[in-house]
Amino acid sequence: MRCFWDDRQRLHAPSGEFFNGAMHPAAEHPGRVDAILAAIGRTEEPVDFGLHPLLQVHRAEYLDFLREAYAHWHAAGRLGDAFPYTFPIAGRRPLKFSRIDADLGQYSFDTSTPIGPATWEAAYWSAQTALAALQAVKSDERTGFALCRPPGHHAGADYFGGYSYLSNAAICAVSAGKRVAILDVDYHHGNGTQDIVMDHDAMVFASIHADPTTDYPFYWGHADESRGSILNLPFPRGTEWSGYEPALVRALDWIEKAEPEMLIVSYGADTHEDDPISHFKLKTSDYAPMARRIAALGLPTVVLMEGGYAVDALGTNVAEFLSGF
Ligand code: SP5
Ligand code: ZN
Repeated sequence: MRCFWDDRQRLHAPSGEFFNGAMHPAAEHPGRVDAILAAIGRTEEPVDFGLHPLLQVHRAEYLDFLREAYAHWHAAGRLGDAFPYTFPIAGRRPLKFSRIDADLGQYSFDTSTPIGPATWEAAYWSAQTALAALQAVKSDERTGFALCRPPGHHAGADYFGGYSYLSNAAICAVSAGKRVAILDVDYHHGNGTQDIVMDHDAMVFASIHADPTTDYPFYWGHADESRGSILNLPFPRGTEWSGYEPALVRALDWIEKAEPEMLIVSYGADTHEDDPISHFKLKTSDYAPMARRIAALGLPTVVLMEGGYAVDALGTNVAEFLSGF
């Protein structure tokens, strides 16, 4: 399988994240990719598809903000990474501010997703890496893998959060130019992807994830958000392969009925039993069977990396998953 990666994705190196009332080391750090690269072997660099595909999904003002945010933060005399501290939960609407703090809050929903000096560059190349895998699948490959970092599935058309800044899956889906199904198997609900899918025809979204009544991102991912183009299958903490597999079969049946021409998989290895921030109990040996079930759809498939924070198991988990295609 052709695998894509760009070294500029390493440049995003958050100094930490804030949750439970304290700063913690960033779970989403560049060391993750060393583990994956060591396990998957040769990778190819993407070409630059430019801003156009990003603008098909994201608001221009949001992209301008992301590109300029760190410079504004720095110009305001702040040290370290840019963090929001206040959020417009009521009446969120596009407003013009002259304070970086107001912009940070209006474009984000958590305090785990800081913006550093190279966050834009890394997120940009993460999206380009996804587009390169799409290009490979559109031309001649059955399957392609994009080692995307930072991840994308929590980012919406005009917001970031959950370690995600650009919606790699939705950018691929729009650029595919055909009917696309997105299957999200990260531990966390792909709220950003879901929000974007609601605004686009020709995309459907199925997600298997931790019950948002107990787990991040809390405010999305509930079963009652399911509709024509959306299927949410939340599962309790402690879920093992015996509970996961029937959900996967259900999601794949649903996708088949939607008659897509292409599949995008948002793959998170944070469903693994050792993941430090997640609570499913999948084993390394479950990932190849998972991929074989997905591959049985017989669709051209782009696999995008999302989460996965158990660095010692991460490389093997990704390689096992890819081996099933
Ligand atoms: C792409 C992805 O997997 N994003 C996940 C973002 C989750 N952020 C949650 C931050 C709070 C983590 N709480 C951890 C408790 C550890 N005991
Ligand atoms: Zn996740």
